[in-house]
Amino acid sequence: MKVSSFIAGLLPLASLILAAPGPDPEKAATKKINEFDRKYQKYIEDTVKRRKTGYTKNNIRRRKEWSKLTKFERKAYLKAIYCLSAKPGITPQSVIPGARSRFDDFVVSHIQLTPFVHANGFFLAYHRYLIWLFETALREECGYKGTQPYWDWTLYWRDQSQHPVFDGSPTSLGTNGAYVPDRDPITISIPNIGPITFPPATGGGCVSGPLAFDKFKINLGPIGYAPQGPDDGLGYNPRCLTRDLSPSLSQRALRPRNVSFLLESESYAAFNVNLDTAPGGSGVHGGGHFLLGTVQLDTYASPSDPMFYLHHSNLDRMFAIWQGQDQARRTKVVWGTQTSGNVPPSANVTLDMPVPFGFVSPGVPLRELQSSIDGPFCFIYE
Ligand SMILES: *[C@@H]1O[C@H](CO)[C@@H](O)[C@H](O)[C@H]1NC(C)=O
Ligand SMILES: *[C@@H]1O[C@H](CO)[C@@H](O)[C@H](O)[C@H]1NC(C)=O
Ligand SMILES: [Cu+2]
Repeated sequence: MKVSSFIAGLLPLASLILAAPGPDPEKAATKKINEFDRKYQKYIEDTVKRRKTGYTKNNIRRRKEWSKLTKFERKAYLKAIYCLSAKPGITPQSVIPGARSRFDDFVVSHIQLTPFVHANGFFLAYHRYLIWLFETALREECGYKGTQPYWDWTLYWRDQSQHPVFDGSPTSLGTNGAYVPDRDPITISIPNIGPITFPPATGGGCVSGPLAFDKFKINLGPIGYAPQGPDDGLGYNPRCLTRDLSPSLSQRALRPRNVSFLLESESYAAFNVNLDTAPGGSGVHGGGHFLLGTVQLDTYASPSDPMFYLHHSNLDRMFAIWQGQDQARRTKVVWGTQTSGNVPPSANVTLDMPVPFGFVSPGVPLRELQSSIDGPFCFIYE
């Protein structure tokens, strides 16, 4: 492997100069990730620089890591989240009785489509456009001037509770949940992977800070594990946002090495599989959900926590960086079928097939949702 021979080459030098105990594989992986990232960003910047109309370098949405936002920008994002949660939604209550807000409309899309947009050929396109629609709603319906922030898991992979997004300050998205002792494990069921049981971790109770119950509540679910909320989890179930951060899950799935491994995927099929089901049955996708616990263990209603959008933006960033290594080819690739884990069996997806979005949008052909700077999109992860 390239990385290991590179490291081997450096080894004598490093031990001479630093007398250090061998190279840190996570640092080497971070270096590799940064190389992929630079190539991607250069491609996107060079391409939009040449554009004169439509989206150009002047109005491309520049998405940033949460900790790179100014305090003002973080507060503006929070304000827009509160706004969307207070606005009436479009979901008919005859269909989803628990939906109460515009924010919930996006949760509902995810609930209704979970079996058709995960571990399959629509996964990346569906989540890419759902984030875009959500970001657009924040901007057009709530006067937000910023863009959707992302959560780089590798910055605090040893202990995500150290990330500023969880520091509980007025410029965070709350804290870990309050510690609740003596909880039962939670068992979730994922098509084609089967049940996975999560032992209680470091929190489990309500978050405090800007998303505490007096300022923000979640209305839908649980659906993906017992006991479900009323009406099979679709009923009105207002409650506090909970989290249960697990450092050991983060250390297992979200190391820089896990990210560089993903970005090195040779084929689109491998990229999809590595993202989702790589060794340990989680990969970075499941890893980022699962390590937050409770609400993020409920695959269906997971967008109830705004962290869903930061997590999925980073997943989409992985996709964009991977595509940016060979944009012409990697925006025309397909893989997978139309059902999660192909259960029940369904036809392979094609570029002409519409990706479904439920009430938040008409279906959009897969072909139009492939490139981050074409079709409806123009954004870059800085
Ligand atoms: C993450 O990377 C570590 C170190 O290479 C590896 O042991 C672990 O299995 C990886 N986790 C997953 C979920 O692939
Ligand atoms: C679906 O795609 C797989 C992998 O490319 C292929 O092996 C399989 O034959 C395809 N199925 C159909 C029905 O075309
Ligand atoms: Cu999802």
